Amino acid sequence: MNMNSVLRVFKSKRYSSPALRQFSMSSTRYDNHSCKFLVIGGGTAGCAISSKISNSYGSDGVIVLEPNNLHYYQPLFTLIGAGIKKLDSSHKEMKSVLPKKAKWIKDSVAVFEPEANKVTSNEGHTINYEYMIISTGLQLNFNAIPGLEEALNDDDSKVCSIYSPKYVTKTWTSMKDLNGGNLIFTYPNSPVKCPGAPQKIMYLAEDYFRNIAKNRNDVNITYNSSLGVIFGVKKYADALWKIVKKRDINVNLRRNLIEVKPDTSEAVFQNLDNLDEKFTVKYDLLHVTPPMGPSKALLNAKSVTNASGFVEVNKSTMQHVKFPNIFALGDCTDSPNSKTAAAAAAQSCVVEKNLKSLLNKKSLDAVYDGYASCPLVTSRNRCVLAEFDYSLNPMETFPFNQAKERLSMYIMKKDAMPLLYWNVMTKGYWNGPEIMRKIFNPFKFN
Ligand code: UQ1
Repeated sequence: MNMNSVLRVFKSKRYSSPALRQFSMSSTRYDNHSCKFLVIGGGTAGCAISSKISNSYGSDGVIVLEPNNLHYYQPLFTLIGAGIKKLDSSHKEMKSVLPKKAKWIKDSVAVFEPEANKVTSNEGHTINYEYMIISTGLQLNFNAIPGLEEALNDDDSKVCSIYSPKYVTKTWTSMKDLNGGNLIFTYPNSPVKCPGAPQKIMYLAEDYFRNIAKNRNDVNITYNSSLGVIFGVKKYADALWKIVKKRDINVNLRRNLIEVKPDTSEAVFQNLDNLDEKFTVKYDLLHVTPPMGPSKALLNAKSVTNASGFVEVNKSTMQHVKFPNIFALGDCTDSPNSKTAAAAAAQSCVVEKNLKSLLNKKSLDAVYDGYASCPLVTSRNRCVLAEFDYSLNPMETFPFNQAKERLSMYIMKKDAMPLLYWNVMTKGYWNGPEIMRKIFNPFKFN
């Protein structure tokens, strides 16, 4: 017996979480579980797919491994950061969101053993599965930037981030308390979940100073992005360039935040095209989008991931490239789509269908085309609804030009989407807007 197994047995004797007691449907010992379908992660993607599988295959077959007590609807964070919605409206108890027919183990994965169809959790449980779906999302790496966590945790610092429930309300309080000065918004040099959000919060801040505080002339607003473009899809990038020009926002591309100095209120940026070139800028408000990466367990799971730690899937079927009984979806995969909730919705439909085909020994015919959607909120009553595929071609649902800022799309983002999320998507019934697109555009998409 090696040290890890000793530790596991020792821990399992003491361990009995309320979640397990509540949901365990078998009398097996807590340290060894078996299931037909194991879903790793109960976020947006994990919840959608575990609900779909539970709906199809009934009780007792699905285990969800998820460590958090709260499930957040993260797309609301932009609106919370701008004081439009309250943090309380963005979350529900995990146990009320995960499918009732699934067994929830409140723990996170520590070790993947895909050759043995088994994972080990951090608390020492082993879970054997026939099919595994990985949906561990993205981890926020605030600690990758020296000085950033210290600044975020200091209530007086005017450094904030909508990306974490811990700092999202500070975004609004910092904005409200500002009398003028330099506002800087950042975009990191890493994959980002909802790549539009770093600039959505900027537009909402600009709107606040222009139309509510009415001191727009006292603030300078700058967007420093690590990317070489303002947005990856040309149609929407063209629209956004017009908006930043009209709203007097400075945009610097290929600039990456590398240090925060809260004592002097300075941020240090690096030119990604000439790494020796660094810029130190004074800020009065700094909104940081942190670098993001795969969860720790995936970084240690070389057999299921690529060199960067993302799960290696066939980008059309979402099946793992080496282990046919593994699928992945959501932000943790290496499929080159934009990482958004809408992408997870479209992927969940494909994974469900292909899993069914696999079980029935049929070929995997469902294809994910890279669909992602990003409602780019540009003010308190306007939104550009970007929708596109792997080739970055627009793939719009509605029969009007979605690059135009619209009130209808703002209402959809603010009021309709949360309802759809909690009542349809988390229950496993949302496959993305493909069906609406076909109705509105019967001749464009067959
Ligand atoms: C979507 O499907 C989705 O997932 C639930 C979102 O995330 C919250 C979205 O923001 C959007 C816009 C879509 C796409 C839906 C329609 C009706 C265009």
